[in-house]
Formats: sequence, structure tokens, C-alpha cells
Amino acid sequence: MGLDELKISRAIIERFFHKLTEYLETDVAIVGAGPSGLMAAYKLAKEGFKVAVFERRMSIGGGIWGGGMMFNEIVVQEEGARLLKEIGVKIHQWNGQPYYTADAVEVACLLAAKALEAGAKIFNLIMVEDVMVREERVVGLVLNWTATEMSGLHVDPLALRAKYVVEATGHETAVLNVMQKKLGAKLKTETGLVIGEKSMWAEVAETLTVNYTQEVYPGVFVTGMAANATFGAYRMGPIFGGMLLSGERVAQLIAERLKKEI
Ligand code: 48F
Repeated sequence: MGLDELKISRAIIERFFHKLTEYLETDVAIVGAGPSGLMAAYKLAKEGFKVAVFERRMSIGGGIWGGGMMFNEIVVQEEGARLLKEIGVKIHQWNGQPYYTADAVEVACLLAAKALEAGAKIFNLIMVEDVMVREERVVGLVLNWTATEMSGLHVDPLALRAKYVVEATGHETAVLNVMQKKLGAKLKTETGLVIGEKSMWAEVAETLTVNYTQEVYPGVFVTGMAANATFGAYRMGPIFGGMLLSGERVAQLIAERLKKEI
């Protein structure tokens, strides 16, 4: 049987639009496919919730791939090691001390694989450029192709509805920035604004990532490095336990809410 290019094209187009249409209404829309966003997607999907992840880049994984200064290994502490084991990543204890290393590529791939296997859907090459809001609650996201932004073309976006939005865009806090700019959104921080991250202090930063994982505006939860940046906490560098634990935490918090609503 000869291959027909039109059938190949039709298959892609039909399947993609089926997929996108299916996710125009979700329980949780996660912005950013870094370690915290992917862990949240995995945990929420495993609980049976409908989860879509939107990633601006072509590849998932955010800051995982580069390890520390392009040495593609990451470090986690005991609690983070538990989560890496759960997703099947091989870990190595360093010098008998409570530092565990893992191959950055393996972490990125397995995190995404687990999220997908659990039923989450990842849409890459799509960026979130705005939110949808009703009566001071975020009820959805406004999406566009990353290529549109890159080219500077004037193309209007499309929107989707989500019961909860997760801000997982890392250092950038892209979702909260736009909410601040366009809505004057008052966040649950001391100043009501994104405070911005502080310099490196791994130990404190790792704890704060989890503590600051919370709802910062009605309908919007913050996780990972975005939580530190929002609340003005330190950065931690290439130790990733906090990112994974924060992803797990945000999933727990949202799952509790969603279960109450059923
Ligand atoms: O930065 P990123 O990996 O976030 P994270 O989960 O993890 C932080 C660590 O990688 C590292 C660290 C150490 O522990 O400090 O930096 O907090 O992933 C964020 C993802 O969000 C995407 C971006 O491309 C990246 O993959 N992103 C950013 N802005 C947007 C976006 C946007 N507007 N729409 C969609 N995706």
C-alpha cells in the first residue's frame, strides 16, 4: 500500500483538533512543563482529574535538562529522592551523605512519561499570554502559538476554561505578571504583588518553595520557582527536591478543592 501524504496530513490535523477541543474545558490547566508543573500534572492526573499542560517551548522539562551549569545531573535531598524513585528514576547517594544525584535527561523524560501515562495532556509550542477572569476569579487561560509571539504577528488568541490554573512558569511568573499588569490583581503576598526572587540560599529556599505553594489569587495556584519568585524567597540552584515536592503539594491542594466540588 502506497503512503498518501494527504492521509498523513488529515490524520494529524483531525487528531490534533480532536485533542485540543477535548481539553478546552479542564479541571486543571498547568502553565509550564518544568519539574513542578510536570509533577503536579502527574499527581492530579493519577487522581483522575482532567489536566492539560501548556508549554511555550518545543520541549518539556524547563530547567531540568541543564542540571547545574550544563552538567546534566541534578541533586535532590531525601524527600525528593522518594518522588524520583516513585517515577522510576535511578538515583545515586553521594558519598554516603543525604544528597542524591540523578541524570537530568532521565528525570525530564520520566516525569513527562509518568504525567502522560497517568492521563495528563501536554501541549507544547503554545504559550499562555493572558487569563480569563470573571468576578475576580480566574476561570481560564488565553492561548496563542509561541511562534506568533516570536514573529510579532498580530494574531488574536483563543481561550479555554479551567476550574483551576497552576502558575508553574518558574523564575518568570508569566501568568501572575500579566494578571498584575492587566487586572491590577492583588495577590496573597505581603505587597499584593509579585515580590521577585532573592539570591541563592538553597536550604531556606527549598523549604520556602513548599510553604509558598498555595492559591495566590482566586483560581490560581503557584508552584515551584514561581512560588519563590512570587513571595520574594531565595533561589536554590540545581537542587530539585523542592520543585518536585511543591508539584506534589499543589496537586494535593487542588485535589482537595476539586473533591469538595464534586
Ligand atoms: O523554569 P522551570 O523549570 O520551572 P520550575 O518547575 O523549576 C525551576 C527549575 O527548573 C530551576 C530551579 C531549581 O530548582 O530553580 O530553575 O519552577 O519551567 C518553567 C516552564 O514554563 C515555561 C518555560 O518555557 C519552562 O519550560 N513557560 C514560561 N512562560 C510560559 C511558559 C508561558 N507564558 N506559557 C507557557 N509556558
